[in-house]
Amino acid sequence: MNNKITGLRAMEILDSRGNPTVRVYVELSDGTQAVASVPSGASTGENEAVELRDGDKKRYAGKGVLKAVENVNKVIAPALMGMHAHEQAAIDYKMIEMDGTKNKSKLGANAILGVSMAVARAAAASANIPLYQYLGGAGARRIPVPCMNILNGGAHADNSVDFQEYMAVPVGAPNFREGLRYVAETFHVLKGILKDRGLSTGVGDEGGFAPNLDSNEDAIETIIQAIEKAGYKPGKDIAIAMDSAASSFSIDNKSQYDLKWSGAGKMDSEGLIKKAEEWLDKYPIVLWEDPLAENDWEGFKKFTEKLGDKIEVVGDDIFVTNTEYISRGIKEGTANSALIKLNQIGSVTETIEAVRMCRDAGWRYFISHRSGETSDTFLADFAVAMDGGHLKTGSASRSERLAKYNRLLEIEQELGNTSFYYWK
Ligand code: 2PG
Ligand code: MG
Repeated sequence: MNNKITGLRAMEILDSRGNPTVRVYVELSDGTQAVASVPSGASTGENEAVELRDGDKKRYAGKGVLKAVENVNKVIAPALMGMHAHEQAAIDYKMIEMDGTKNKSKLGANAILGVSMAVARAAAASANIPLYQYLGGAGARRIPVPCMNILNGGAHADNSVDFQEYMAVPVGAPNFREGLRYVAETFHVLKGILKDRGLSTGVGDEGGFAPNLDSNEDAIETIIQAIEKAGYKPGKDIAIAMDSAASSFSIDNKSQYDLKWSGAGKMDSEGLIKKAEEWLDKYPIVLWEDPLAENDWEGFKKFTEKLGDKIEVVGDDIFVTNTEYISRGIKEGTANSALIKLNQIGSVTETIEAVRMCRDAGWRYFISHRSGETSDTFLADFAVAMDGGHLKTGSASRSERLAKYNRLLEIEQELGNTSFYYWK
């Protein structure tokens, strides 16, 4: 195959928060060129692969990525020259070996992932097939349900809401295009409701509104009101998903929590689980991510024992897309789903392995963007390729979020009536 890597270089660009990130360019022997840009999180798990940052306070408050860029240009590029772009696993493992650390702290997960994504994209382009088909094969025809994060709180917004993300999930839509419409319309109606209440309609990092609501319950009830006002039935047409990102309001990062919302205050894992049970009785919640903190394995397990047969319980910070932690979770019954973020583990191949582990265990997996993104649409193709059934990539505002939704619209149109869509 005429797809040998003949050129590989990186540069520093800015992400959606205006922070530096890595962009990688690949060139192949047949003249194919491909580009990929790496996302970056804010509410990161302790055990995530390391985003290499320069630490030079004179540039971008230490957040520059020139070292990672240099690692691509001077260390990774010479080692990968001449390898075939379709040898994804061999290329990824070569970089992992060259790095030699457990968390990619030497070369940087941002350097390695940038190369990994660009190589996959180049291999697909060289074979003249779409990226989702290259990574997922002929069976990759399911378009994910868009879990749209319409209300932001926690570390993604400067407001009084504890939980980080409230998502509208178009479970009853007939296809992706309609599903996207359902939740985008709800987003617009929500804006009007907030305005009428004299609340802010400014948006958070992922494009959802970030008002100072009275409580987390107020957040859910306001969303339900928006769903109804938009003409949809809560639970039937549009359900609700949440990411508590509970590590961000845990006092001991284990089992003690301090919530800002009125009347809640301090509580332990048991208290949070009790609250969650009450909420599940009252509200059409179908998925709950990080209901407890990343080191609260016990609490997570209790939560899953109590509520796991009713909803998808997703581990994000606790598993960090790492098969070491996911396998522990499977053994201990910690959750029934894992969040999947490419840059948490730092290569395409390892991300696919995390997905495979979930599938083998009968778990679900929830493909996700990061709060710091670029206009790169790799995630959209990746979600279709992995047959995940649902994804989260922000709200109906901010172009870096819409870029992924628009790419999914394109894929659905391209697949025509061979595509399918459903919530399970
Ligand atoms: C999360 C993510 C994405 P961040 O917690 O799930 O929504 O946020 O990228 O800041 O970790
Ligand atoms: Mg999360």
